[in-house]
Amino acid sequence: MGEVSRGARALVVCPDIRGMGYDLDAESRLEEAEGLALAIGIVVADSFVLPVRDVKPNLLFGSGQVENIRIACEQNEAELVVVDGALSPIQQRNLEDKLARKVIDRTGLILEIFGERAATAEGRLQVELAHLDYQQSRLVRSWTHLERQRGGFGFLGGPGETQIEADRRMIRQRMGRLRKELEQVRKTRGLHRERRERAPWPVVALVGYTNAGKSTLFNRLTGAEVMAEDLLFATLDPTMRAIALPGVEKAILSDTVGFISDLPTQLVAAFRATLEEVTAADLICHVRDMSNPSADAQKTQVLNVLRDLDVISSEDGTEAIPILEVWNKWDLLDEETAEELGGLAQASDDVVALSALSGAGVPQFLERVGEILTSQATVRQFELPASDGRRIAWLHAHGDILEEEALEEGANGPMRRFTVRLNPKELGQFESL
Ligand SMILES: Nc1nc2c(ncn2[C@@H]2O[C@H](COP(=O)(O)OP(=O)(O)OP(=O)(O)O)[C@@H](O)[C@H]2O)c(=O)[nH]1
Ligand SMILES: [Mg+2]
Repeated sequence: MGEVSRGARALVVCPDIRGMGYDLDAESRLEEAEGLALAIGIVVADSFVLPVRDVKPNLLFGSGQVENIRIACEQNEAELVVVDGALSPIQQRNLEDKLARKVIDRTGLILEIFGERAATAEGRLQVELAHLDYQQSRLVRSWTHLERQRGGFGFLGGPGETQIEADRRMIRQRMGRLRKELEQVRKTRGLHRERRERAPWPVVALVGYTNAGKSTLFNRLTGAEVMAEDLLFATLDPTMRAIALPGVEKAILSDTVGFISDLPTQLVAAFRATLEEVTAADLICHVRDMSNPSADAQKTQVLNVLRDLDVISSEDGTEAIPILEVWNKWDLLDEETAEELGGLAQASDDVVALSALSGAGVPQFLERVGEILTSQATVRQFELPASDGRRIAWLHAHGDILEEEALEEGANGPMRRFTVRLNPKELGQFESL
């Protein structure tokens, strides 16, 4: 998408606006913002939190603060300022004028990362759509900017610039086309999913905050080589592989995009589509970085997203899909914390502690996943030739048949469709009949 100035020296500024009700404390947010900047190769020259009592509509910060930012830029030879918050187009432009430097806000930064990481056709379409949406919102209020070629997207060039030169109508047209393309891609994916839903294998989804260790665990369990790095949003596109589990011959493990607090609205839709996969899972493993001081706040964020996806009922908190908490990065905990948390993990059926990096605790984790899946019956559909007496008799004997219907005549004569409730073990047995 944009051309990121990799290696650009930047000042990261985290506004702490009074009364905003942030999910994370200012220091954790600052650290996260640094992580985001690092994720696209920006060099963080310095970073600090700035308390904001009253938001200045034209500048966000007070003018004294802006002057301090300017001085800090000079001292640190920073050519870019990252503001970890949402800037209005006017605020962004005024700050750029006053600081004589490029300024990028949190949305711009996250869009950049997504633009760089999206690998699948769908991911790329979603990110471009989000990008255009963001640009469009800038265009509306800084129209005169166009003549100055300032570009609505901060310091980023690339295809964005040609969009800026175009008029709003062109952006709208492009967005319309992208939506159509997306719909097409989604339809295809929907078909894939339907096929998978009917497949007899249970699906286990790894979800969690960005950098929690999902891909590391995924790689350990599948032998895959999904990118797992100390980077925010290392994974954007969901990946799936088959694994074997105690008592479950075969299950599908899926790795997903990480969550982050205050996700820009433009990206919520993109996330949602990717996470639809999660709603089709039989078990959700919520991977948590227990060594992170914000671990609890991160958990709240993740649960909020799961609530949005209707995986957890927002009314009574019941889970539509069972959730197993994976307390990861155990190797990083000091002895005292490990002991304290270890006790809690032991006492709960819904928690396992492990280190995806060292592998400690992983066999116990698999054991538990196997147990949950085998104790859990799922509804599947099978289409069988009416002449297949053996398998039909087996279904009647072992399964809980919810529906049985006659289908149109197939190549092998009349067919019947069975909607059956089976546990994964029975599914495996049925498959090997
Ligand atoms: N010490 C330690 N590091 C871990 C462990 N698990 C993962 N990591 C490290 O944490 C970093 C992030 O791991 P990933 O597996 O990429 O995390 P992720 O959840 O997939 O992150 P996103 O794809 O960005 O959402 C990497 O540097 C891993 O090596 C662990 O158990 N112990
Ligand atoms: Mg990952």
